[in-house]
Amino acid sequence: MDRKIGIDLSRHIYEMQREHPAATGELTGILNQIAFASKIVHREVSKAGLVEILGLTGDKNVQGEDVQKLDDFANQVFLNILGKSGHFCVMATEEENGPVCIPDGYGRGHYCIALDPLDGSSNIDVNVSIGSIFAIHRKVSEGEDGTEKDMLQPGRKLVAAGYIVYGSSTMLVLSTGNGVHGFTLDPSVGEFLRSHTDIRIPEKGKIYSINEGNYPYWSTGVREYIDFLKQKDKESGRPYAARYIGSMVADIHRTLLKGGIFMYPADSKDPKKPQGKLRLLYECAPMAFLCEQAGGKASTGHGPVLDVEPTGLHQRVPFFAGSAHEVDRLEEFIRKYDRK
Ligand code: P6P
Repeated sequence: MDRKIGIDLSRHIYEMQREHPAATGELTGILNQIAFASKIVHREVSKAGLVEILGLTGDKNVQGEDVQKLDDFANQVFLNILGKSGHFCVMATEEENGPVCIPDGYGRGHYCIALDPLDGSSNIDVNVSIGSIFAIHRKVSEGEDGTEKDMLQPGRKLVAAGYIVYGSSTMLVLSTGNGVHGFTLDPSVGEFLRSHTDIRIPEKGKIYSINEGNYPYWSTGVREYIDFLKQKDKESGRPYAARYIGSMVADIHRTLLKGGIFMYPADSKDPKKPQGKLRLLYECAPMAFLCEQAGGKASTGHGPVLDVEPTGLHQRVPFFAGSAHEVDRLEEFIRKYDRK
């Protein structure tokens, strides 16, 4: 009968808790609230072309990037629902300069959350998959209200992380530290039903994913690695296939399922972003957590992303993630060609 009905998010987490009694019921509440918020975003994203919600707000966010109307909508939805859930003591999102306090009159919980409410928003108007990314830590500061200290924890301490990809179907992919599992939204019942149990990244993959337009700005090691992947060598399956969607959630989703390597290196293109474009707290750390939980790796080029001690809410890091064999080889090229 399970196959007929399907296993929803709550049932899945309950099953996880039976195997890991240390997990509190609070995580169930948190993930259900994230799922609820994502259903609201899904509703707007899926009809974006039909209502006046496409395009720009005319504002710029803390990154200096144009804010899309859907960016702003998703940011408000997640902050409103999660801020009033009673589970969090403080929040941070790509769209907000500093930590976001819990509204007066609402309970403070034992967790904090970093969010990219709508990643890949530059693709919204061309109907390419976009996503929401979340990273959940336990509160570590004293007192009832959370602080920036709660947000600035290394990814190695994450309690849970995941993303929602709004694509041909809407999927929630998450880990609570016991493997990676995928849930597909069934709009007919309005529930996320488990569709991918224990996702494992293939040890090797013949796909590389990077914005090659930045080639002139990369380090020698990264250029040598990309050149290597493009050489003809039948035995090792080279040249690899190039796939780049330009939406991190979509590129990581493919990498989790098909293997290979996704990269956003440091580059010399923009002096304001010497460490590349992707943000540590709400893009790289949660995606690194998922990749490691799925048997893959995620590196800054010099070591695990999960071991980076954050110094700022919007700090950027170079990011290389996917099949363990590919990430190891990338690091070898950087050790060989790039002087520290
Ligand atoms: P580029 C989307 O704007 C984003 O933050 C990620 O989702 C994506 O991986 C990256 O930027 C794409 O950046 O410079 O290749 O367009």
